[in-house]
Amino acid sequence: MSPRGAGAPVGRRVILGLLGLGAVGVVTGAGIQRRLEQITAPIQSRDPTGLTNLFPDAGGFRFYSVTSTVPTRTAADYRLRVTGLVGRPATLTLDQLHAMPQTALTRDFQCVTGWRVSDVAWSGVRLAELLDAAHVQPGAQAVTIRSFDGVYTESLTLDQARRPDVLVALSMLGGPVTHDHGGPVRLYVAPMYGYKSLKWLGEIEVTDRVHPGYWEEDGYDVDAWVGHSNGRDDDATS
Ligand SMILES: Nc1nc2c(c(=O)[nH]1)N[C@H]1C(S)=C(S)[C@@H](COP(=O)(O)O)O[C@H]1N2
Ligand SMILES: [Mo]
Repeated sequence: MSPRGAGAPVGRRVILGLLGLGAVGVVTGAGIQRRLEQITAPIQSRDPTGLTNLFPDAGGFRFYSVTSTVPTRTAADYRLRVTGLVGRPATLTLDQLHAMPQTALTRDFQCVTGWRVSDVAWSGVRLAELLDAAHVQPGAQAVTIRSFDGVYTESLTLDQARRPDVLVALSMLGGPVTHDHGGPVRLYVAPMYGYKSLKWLGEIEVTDRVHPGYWEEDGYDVDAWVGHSNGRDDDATS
């Protein structure tokens, strides 16, 4: 995906405008993706030299943020809010999340722009567990997920959110989720492209319909199944 790194808080609409891509609605997701990749390559990373775009960090990940800075949350001051169409809204501390049943998964992590990290170890609380504890009300259909970066959002249908391979991740790569990877708590949506795995998780709101997330408003697929979205199937046959 195409983040704007520190010191380069260029709005996506500005980028699209510069590209003359105002009519994004008629461009396919894959097309947008290629164009954004070409144009934003020099400003993609936290590294103003752009070198980390050419040489990913040792783990193979690239650190993405659409904001130039993100507030730090310590283990003591972190809170996760569960709101919306629930009988029991909650504000959870990191300790409370650690006290819930933990699920471990080892899965690949794949960004829609093409980079992939194989066999990443993740663990945390199934999003399904949090939803069950919150007593989702009749009529609820989806979740809107918000980052405490203040900008990034994501969406899942309730069926997707309840999958056993969707985690509120507390650990990644064998240790606590680091700040740069979206810690202390991020989402991990194993079957979907990386943009669904929202970093710096602040709020899960249960809603009556899907509200497309940050990148989805620009044309990326809301249902971001790896291998089956954003024009990948078309690409495979062309
Ligand atoms: N809050 C927030 N979450 C985010 C993003 C972001 O820019 N901001 N980028 C997404 C994208 S496109 C990818 S590929 C992954 C990258 O995760 P990483 O920075 O840990 O490598 O985070 C996803 N979650
Ligand atoms: Mo991404």
